[in-house]
Parts: sequence; structure tokens; C-alpha cells
Amino acid sequence: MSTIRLTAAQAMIRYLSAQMTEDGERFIDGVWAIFGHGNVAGLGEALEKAGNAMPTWRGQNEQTMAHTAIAYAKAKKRTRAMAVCSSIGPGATNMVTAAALAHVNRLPILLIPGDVFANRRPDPVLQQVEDFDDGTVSANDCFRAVSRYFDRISRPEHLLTALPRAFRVMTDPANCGPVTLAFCQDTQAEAYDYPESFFEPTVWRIRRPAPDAQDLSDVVALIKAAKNPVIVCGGGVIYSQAEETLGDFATRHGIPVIETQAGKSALAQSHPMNFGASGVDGAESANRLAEAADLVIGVGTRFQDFTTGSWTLFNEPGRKLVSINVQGYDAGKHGAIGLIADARIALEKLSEALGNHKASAFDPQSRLNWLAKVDAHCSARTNTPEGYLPLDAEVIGAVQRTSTDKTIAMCAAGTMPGALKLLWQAPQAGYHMEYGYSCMGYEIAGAMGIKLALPQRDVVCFVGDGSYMMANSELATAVMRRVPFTVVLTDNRGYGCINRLQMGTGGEQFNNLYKDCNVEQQPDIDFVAHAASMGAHSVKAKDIADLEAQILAARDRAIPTVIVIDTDPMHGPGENGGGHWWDVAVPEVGTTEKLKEARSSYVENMTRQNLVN
Ligand SMILES: Cc1ncc(C[n+]2csc(CCOP(=O)(O)OP(=O)(O)O)c2C)c(N)n1
Ligand SMILES: [Mg+2]
Repeated sequence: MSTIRLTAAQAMIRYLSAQMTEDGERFIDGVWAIFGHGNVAGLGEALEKAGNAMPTWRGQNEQTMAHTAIAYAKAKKRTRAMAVCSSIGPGATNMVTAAALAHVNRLPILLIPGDVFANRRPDPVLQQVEDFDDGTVSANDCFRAVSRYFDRISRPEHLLTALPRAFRVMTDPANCGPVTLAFCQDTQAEAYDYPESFFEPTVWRIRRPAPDAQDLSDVVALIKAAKNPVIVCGGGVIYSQAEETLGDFATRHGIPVIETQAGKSALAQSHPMNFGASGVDGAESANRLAEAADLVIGVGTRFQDFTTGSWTLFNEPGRKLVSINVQGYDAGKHGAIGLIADARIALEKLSEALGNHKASAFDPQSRLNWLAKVDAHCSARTNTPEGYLPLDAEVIGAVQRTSTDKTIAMCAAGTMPGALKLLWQAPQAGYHMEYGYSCMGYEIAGAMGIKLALPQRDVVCFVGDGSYMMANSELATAVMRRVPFTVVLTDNRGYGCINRLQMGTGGEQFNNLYKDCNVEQQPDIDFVAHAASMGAHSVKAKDIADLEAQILAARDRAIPTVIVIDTDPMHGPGENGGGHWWDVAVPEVGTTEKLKEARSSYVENMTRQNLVN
């Protein structure tokens, strides 16, 4: 056996550069890295020598670098990913939140935190967490709960099994998620005679498992028997690239589609079978279908509470639940009859078996009524009231009017995810929402990841002032790397959505908007100057018309543009919608009348939850 003598770090990077997609590209596009104690000498040396065979990029924060990597993988529909490499201790634990985000959203990312010395000789080292009773614990054990595969590389030969396993996880449609390879600092530097064959180029094909024949015929029988079936289109439809197949299936068999946050834009909003999203921030047309359905067919969905109205939707007595999912865990949830398979293959096989079967009629008008309502809701007010501040819906309208088929609207937390779910009329593939973890601070870093993945698209990043304050510094990275996107920063001077939620659950306005915070002086944060200081083009839009003009002007810039607009914090987007209930626990005892009222309406809503199927 011919071998090559490499350090473990050199071997890891060499292996990463030889793992390919079916299209002949590297599966790992490159490595985001911030060096420090625990990776600068080992992995740092290996990455420097790798050069373009495995490019290295420096960001500003390990969490947000990982957000960029995750957004990249989501935009690539999990066909490619990036790695993120950190020092030990704080650099490593900064990535734990991002690992959780990737875990919830089932997205591939390779995290390589540095770890303590395997030989323990210099212990305790700088940044080492010392467990009094367990000598094997390090800060990186925090990753265990939020990694799909966690390993600690404490001998060079561990890589021979750990690296193939890592790629198997990241390219497996069912188990896809974050992989953490915690890499002991002394091991990174240790030499070993690796077999040359280990570094041969390997192609990772993403499998498309077919459904079990008996399960398939059971589901066919259920669909044939159903009077009011409805399809719930989840993110799995997009990951399996089943968008066209789903649209054809829905049309051919007369089954209307409602969408989840992750599934939105699998079908264009203009698709005649797309009835919009369900749930608390959902469309009337979708929620009525969800209430009346006698058969719910989930395709690639986790049935999260924002889709199910915390299970007060889909509560028609006797209704059946089918879950088409490549992951058995999801396929079996809530008593669902599972079809464990790739979404596209499952829909093709179902359609074949259903032949010309078409479900009985549904009301196509409800969708048109809803779309007309959306248009009205997003139009800017012309009879400007006294003390007028634009609404979030009007901001969305402005972006919508300037958007094209190339536009991708993206967001993660705050008012805008719910508002966009309800109001954004996406072209196919025109929506990127991180709403599995809904992590404030994903937005700017995520926008950069999308643009890196899809350079030909126009990325519009919706971010609230709160999320912007939480993480914005990858804006500087985007300026340096010349990655343009447009940030629409809605400044409502605090956490608007949580303030409304607080009021809606019987609480007093407290600790959300700055006006209700325990401070000596009210802030007047100059977001335009802040973004400009990082090199972005930044402007304040004075009104909705100005916002539209600024978005158009941003389109051809080579750097990010940040457009700040003051908005009204008090009015949510759902006020005119047909939103459903969402379970947020209200205190059982309290002093105010409004809290007591909120509690009794909460208790009443709980009785509508259909938990047993
Ligand atoms: C990391 C993180 N912390 C806390 C939350 C809870 N949270 C969700 S939205 C929100 C406020 C968002 O404020 P802002 O970005 O200004 O949006 P707005 O609702 O005001 O438009 C908070 C605190 C979260 N989703 N993520
Ligand atoms: Mg805000």
C-alpha cells in the first residue's frame, strides 16, 4: 500500500478537496476560518498550503460565518456545503447556535472547532473548560445535542473513518445536518502515513429512495377515498427538487396546495393550485382548506406549529394524515401514515398509481380573493394620516413592486417572516426563510451565503433593527469580498413582533420597544452611518416611494446596499389576514383583567387542539 506522510490537518484538508458532487464540483466549496489557539498552527498551515484547492475565507464571527455557510447550502438545495473552522473555547462555542440552526433546518455544514490537547500535557490550556469529574469533557461537548454527527479527532488515524462518515451524513437526504469534527490541537499537527487511496476523488451521489409498495398502495387508497384532500408543501419539496412534479401532481389530481415557511416558493404564488401558507400568519384561503380537509398530505414537512395552528388546524373529525418524507422520524409524526421516500419519486409513483383520479372540486375563488386582499394590504397609503409611519406590509409592497423573477426575498426573525409568509408573492424559487430556528442575526450573513451560491440572483434581505443589532458584521466581509445584496432595514425602535405578542397574551408592554425599556436615555441609533462605516452603500428612505427608488438604484452595485426605513411597530401584518391560533402559554394566575381574559381565550383555544389522530 503506498502511503503519504501528512499531518492530520493536512490530511483533512486534502481529503475535503477530493470529495466531489455529481456535477464535478467540490462538495465543500471552501472553509470559513477564524484562527486562534487550537487551529492556527495545525489547520492554519494546512489551509494556507492548500491554496485554491480548498479556499479559505475570513469572516468576523464564527456564528455568522456559519450562518453564511448554512444559507449557501440551503440555496444550493443541499447539493454543496461549506466548512467552518474555529479556535478552541469561545471560537468553538460561538458556533453552537449555528449548529442548532443547521440541525433544525436539516442543512449540511462541516464544523471543525479546535479542541484541547489529546495528550493533556499542558492542561489546563488557555480557554479550556475543566470538568471536575470527567476528564473527557471539553467545551465542544456542547455540540453533541446539535450535531447530526459529532466526533472528536484525537488520533490522526481517526480521520480514516470519521471523514467518510461525515460526508455520508451531509449527503444523506434523510440524516442531512451539521457535522462537528472537534479536532484536538496536538493531533492536528501530528504526522501519520495515510494510504494514498484515501485521497482519490470520490463522488457523493444524493440518493432518492423509493417508497415501499404496500405503503404506496395504502396512500393511493386514502387519496381515492378523500373528498377534500389538501397537500402541505414543506421544505423537503425544494431539497428533493420536486417543485415541478408537485405542481403537476396537484393540477392533475385536483388537490390544492398549502405551503410552509420552508416550502414557500416551491410553487410560484401565481400557480393556480397554490393557496398560500397556513397557520397563525397564514392566508385565509389556506386556513379554510386546512380546517375542512379530510385528508392532509404532508410532503417534506415537519408539521411545525406555525403550519398547524398548533394543531387547531387540520381538526376535521376523522381526518387522516399522510406524511411523505425521506426521514422516517417525520413520516411517522402525529399518527401519520408514512410514505418514507424521496418527495419527487413518491409523487411520481403516486401519480402513476392514481391514473386519472381527480379529487372533487375545491373553490378556486378563495385563492383569488386572498390575492386581491394581499394587493390591497401591501399598497402604500396615499391619504397619509397624521404622524404616519409606514407599515411592514407597505414595505413589502415596495419591494414586491421592484422585484423580478431574479429576486430572492430572505429573512429569519422578527415581524418580517410572518409578514412575508402571508404577503410576499414569490416567483418560483424566490424565497429563502430560515424559520426552523428563526435565529436573529442570520439575515445579513445569510444574504451573503445566498448570493455566493446564486450570483445571478438579486438577494433582498429583510432585517429588523433588533436583528441588525444582534449580528451585522459580515456586512464588512461582503464589502471586502464584493458580494452585493440589498438590505431593507425596518427600524421600529425595538422588538416590534414580541411587543405585539406580549400585548396579545395579556401582558403589559415591557422590555421590547426601547420606549418600554429600563434605560437612562432613549437611543437614536444611526444605522445609515453604522452600515457606511463598514463600507456598505447606505441610505435612509424617507417614505415608501423613496424606498422603491433606492431598491432600484441598488441593483447594479458591486457592494451591499443598506436601506433604512422607519416603520410603525404597533400594527402587525396579520391584522387583515385570516391568521389562525398559535399556542403561546398565558399565565394561569395574574392580577390584571386583560391577563385573565387572555388566559380564558387561551384555555378555550387549547380545547380545539386536535392532538390524537
Ligand atoms: C437569537 C434570537 N434571540 C431572540 C429571539 C426572539 N425574538 C424573535 S423576534 C425578536 C425581535 C425582533 O426584533 P426586530 O428584528 O427589530 O424585528 P421587529 O419585530 O421589530 O420588526 C426576538 C427578540 C430570536 N428569534 N432569536
Ligand atoms: Mg424592530
